[in-house]
Amino acid sequence: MSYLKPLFRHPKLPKNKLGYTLKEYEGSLSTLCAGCGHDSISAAIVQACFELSIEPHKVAKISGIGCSSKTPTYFLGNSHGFNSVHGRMPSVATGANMANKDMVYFGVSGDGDSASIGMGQLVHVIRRNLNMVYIVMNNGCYGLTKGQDSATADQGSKSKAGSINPFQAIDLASLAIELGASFVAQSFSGDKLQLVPLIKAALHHKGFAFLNVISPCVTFNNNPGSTKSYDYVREHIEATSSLDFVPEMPEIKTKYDEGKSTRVAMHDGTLIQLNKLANDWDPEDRISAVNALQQARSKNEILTGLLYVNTEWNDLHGTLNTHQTPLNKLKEEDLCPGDEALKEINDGFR
Ligand SMILES: Cc1ncc(C[n+]2csc(CCOP(=O)(O)OP(=O)(O)O)c2C)c(N)n1
Ligand code: SF4
Repeated sequence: MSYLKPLFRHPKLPKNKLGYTLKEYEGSLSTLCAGCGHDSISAAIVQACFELSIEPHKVAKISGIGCSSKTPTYFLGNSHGFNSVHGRMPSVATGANMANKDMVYFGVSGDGDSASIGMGQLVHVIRRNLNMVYIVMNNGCYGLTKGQDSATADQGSKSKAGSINPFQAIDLASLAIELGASFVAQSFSGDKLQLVPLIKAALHHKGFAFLNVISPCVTFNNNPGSTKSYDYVREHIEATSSLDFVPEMPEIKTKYDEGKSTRVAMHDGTLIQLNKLANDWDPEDRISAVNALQQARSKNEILTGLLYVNTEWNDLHGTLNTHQTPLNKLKEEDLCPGDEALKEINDGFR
């Protein structure tokens, strides 16, 4: 089997504002199992970055360990990538972001990577509101190590071998809202129409954008009785709204009734247009988002869409009041103020 992609490009492939085609945003040929949800999420990331005309060399993809964490190899092949240690992606992303705030940071993780070994790292990157997009490709199992239940496997869910999970699941979206994530969304790998605008909105959010994407593992967790199988998720999905991402603010032609749509303005003036809002839910009200998630859970439904957004909070650079120039662009004279200034500082402590 060859893992090389053909270099041929059809001359009429659509181009974005940078003159790039979708191909410039793709990566190597995937070695994941055919039908794995993770590949669909990679395709949605490619589509979102292409449509937003993001410069590939301005993106850093950072992951942990797992089938999900392998995916950065399969998208944005012209971007920077760092495949870190299991569960340690957040600290690597934090270090990179602190050194250079001018990049777009994509963190890719699995439910094993984030909800077990990496939980200690996840909670702190959330509370610090690091400016990044954090995607959990959530299949309820450890795919790479042959399908053991993960901490997001639902209580009562049946494994391929027939055993029933006795433990309560960690609900990552609720956890993220509780810990103060400023953008929280949930989606399904099989719903590209919803996932692409969500990724685009997350990319424009200044702060921690958390996306929990249910992504079935076709090899180890797609059996009847599993609550993360394609069939189960399709039957139990409930969208909060349908979503458009509006990058440049042309006139918005809404197809829906007044009072049934709302717009959220992002830091950079772009807009998220939410149509057909679910009753009793406001994406800018934390309590409302938590309630909606809990209610869906009590009915065994999976609530998808943009669950919560707050564009007011400072990201980590804002909180720490860091220098406008990225660290890696500061010169020696910026960093070393000289003998005189040092003497003055030292005298100030005498
Ligand atoms: C420190 C450490 N412990 C355990 C492992 C073994 N291991 C590799 S991937 C993985 C879990 C992967 O599950 P998940 O993050 O959900 O990703 P998936 O493969 O399901 O996409 C484990 C336990 C490891 N690589 N390193
Ligand atoms: S084992 Fe599961 S998660 Fe891993 S590539 Fe195959 S289908 Fe995807």
